[in-house]
Amino acid sequence: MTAETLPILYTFRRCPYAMRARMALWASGVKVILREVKLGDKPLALREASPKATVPVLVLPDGKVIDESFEIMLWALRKSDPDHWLDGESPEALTLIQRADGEFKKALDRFKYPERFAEEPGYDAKAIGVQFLEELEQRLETNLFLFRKSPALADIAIFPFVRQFANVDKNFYTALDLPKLKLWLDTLTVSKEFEAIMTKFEPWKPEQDRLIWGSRV
Ligand SMILES: N[C@@H](CCC(=O)N[C@@H](CS)C(=O)NCC(=O)O)C(=O)O
Repeated sequence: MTAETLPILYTFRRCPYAMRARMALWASGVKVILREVKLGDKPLALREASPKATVPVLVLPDGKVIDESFEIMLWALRKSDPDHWLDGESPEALTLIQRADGEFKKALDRFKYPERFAEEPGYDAKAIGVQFLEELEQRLETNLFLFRKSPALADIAIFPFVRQFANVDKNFYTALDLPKLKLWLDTLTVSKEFEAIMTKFEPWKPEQDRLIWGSRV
């Protein structure tokens, strides 16, 4: 594939949705042209490709736009899945991912940015977040990862959000009695793949040369 025929990935380094998309792209070996985005100053090309202008966005060479991180994961892994992450695409795994994206993300946002949300009587974001982590802990009693002995789709789709939750209040997280969950998160975040996808890039400018990115570059 020449640079002209590579997909373009709009991404933001610290975004958990973009992280899981980059993890899947990296694992698949697919090459992309990477465009790091500043959320406060989104490039016009991103808005034109996807008016909702969230990251990540993948623009395929035929012009098709994938602007949901989970769909980018599936697109990449359906092309090439050397670690068999899609073997974990069971209905149970999909339900867990949906719950992480739904109820856990809602709690995470309110725990992390309480000032952005009106108070909801009886809703305790921190407690709801911890409850979800306790469920993961129970699941990890059986295996090192959520559905088997090695990482699969659900682990990769969920861990960037757990990482964010853990980072809101380090002392609080450290005091939680969730040893299996902590080992799981540590294992995923110290992996060489995670290190690779967290490389820092300057925000993209249209006049800049293409930045070809991927594990096989
Ligand atoms: N459902 C989308 C959500 C993506 C999303 O919300 N990304 C955040 C950054 S983490 C974003 O782009 N927010 C828009 C903004 O901050 O302007 C996906 O899975 O890709």
